[in-house]
Amino acid sequence: MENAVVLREWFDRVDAAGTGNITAPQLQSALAVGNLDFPLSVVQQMTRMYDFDRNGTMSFEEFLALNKFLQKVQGVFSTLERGRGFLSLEDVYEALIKLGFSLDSPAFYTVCESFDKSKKGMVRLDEFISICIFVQSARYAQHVSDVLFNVSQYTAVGHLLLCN
Ligand SMILES: [Ca+2]
Repeated sequence: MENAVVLREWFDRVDAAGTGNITAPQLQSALAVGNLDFPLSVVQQMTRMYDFDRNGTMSFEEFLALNKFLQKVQGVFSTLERGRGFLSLEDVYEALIKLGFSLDSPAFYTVCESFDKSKKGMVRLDEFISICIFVQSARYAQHVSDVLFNVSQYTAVGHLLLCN
């Protein structure tokens, strides 16, 4: 998905009814086709982050902004996975710093545990993206409690250090 034409085609396929907007469930299915399996809550979170006009769906322009973020996250993942297909927790920590996020240890391990489905310290791309979406949302949120409300399983959000 490098250029605007390819992205436009992709977007129009997802928006099969031609509404000009895609919903979180549509985006979730489309990403799953590309082997990225996200819980709906995570896709809703990423949609909210880039739903600039707050109408609950993604226009093409909003989708481009989301895609830019996803590309950046994927790029860092590719740099650090070294052909293994996953990141160790140390790699995730380094990756988050590369992306400009800083977490203290308790928050970091809680967030990782919440997203590392296998619980083996092997974080796959979709899990890593989920972590980044969560941390990015927390940074955007005016009140961390909003994020807690949206992503209710996290208990250590109070320890998040949000840095720019
Ligand atoms: Ca929108």
